[in-house]
Amino acid sequence: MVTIYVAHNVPPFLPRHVLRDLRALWAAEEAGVPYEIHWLDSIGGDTKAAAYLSVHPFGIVPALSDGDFKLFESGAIVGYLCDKTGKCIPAPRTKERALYDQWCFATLNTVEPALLQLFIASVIAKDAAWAKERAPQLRDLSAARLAVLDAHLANRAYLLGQDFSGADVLMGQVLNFIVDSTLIDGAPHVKAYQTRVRSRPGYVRAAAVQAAGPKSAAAAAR
Ligand SMILES: N[C@@H](CCC(=O)N[C@@H](CS)C(=O)NCC(=O)O)C(=O)O
Repeated sequence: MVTIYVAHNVPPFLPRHVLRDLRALWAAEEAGVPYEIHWLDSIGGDTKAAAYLSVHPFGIVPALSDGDFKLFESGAIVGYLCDKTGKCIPAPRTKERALYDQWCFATLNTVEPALLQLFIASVIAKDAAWAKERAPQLRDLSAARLAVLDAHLANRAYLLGQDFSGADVLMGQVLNFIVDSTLIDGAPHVKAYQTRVRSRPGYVRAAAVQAAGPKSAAAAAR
């Protein structure tokens, strides 16, 4: 049985769906991988305790274990879960798989930094002088990234075309960093894509489990 490490008791100013452990839960739901959750009390210090650092040396979420095997980094975890069942991921050593990798890297290295930094500047550090100065630039950068994504999604349901993949798990969650609705209103195809991926049963279940936390019936049943 796969174990997914998920944080709870997180700072109240953080909407749960911005936390990247959602990516691992969502991928497991989409790929049909049975899992149990190891909840980590974030404010209580579980993520920095020796037991968890032996799973994830950086002490952040998500992480995964599968028997003695341990894995961290959400992009790697999403790929591992999809590969386990062969769902939501193209076959290895194919051009389609290379394009899957391309979109995973583009999501995590090109789109996420802009949206995450804007989220930090406009929510977490919004009162800091540096944030007020930097936010407009970050908004412009985010809009530029979304414009490229918008063009790509103009004639596609998902990043790889008609088929949902783990790359959409990553991109779908990264879009959760957007808090300024005018930003996504300026990218109508991205907006429709966000609605599409958020309405998937796998996303709805994963977000419900994550939001409910360790005492929830939904979490206990997983
Ligand atoms: N690149 C990592 C980033 C993971 C990450 O930064 N996780 C955040 C939550 S979204 C975290 O655990 N932060 C707690 C901390 O920094 O102490 C991944 O995608 O897995």
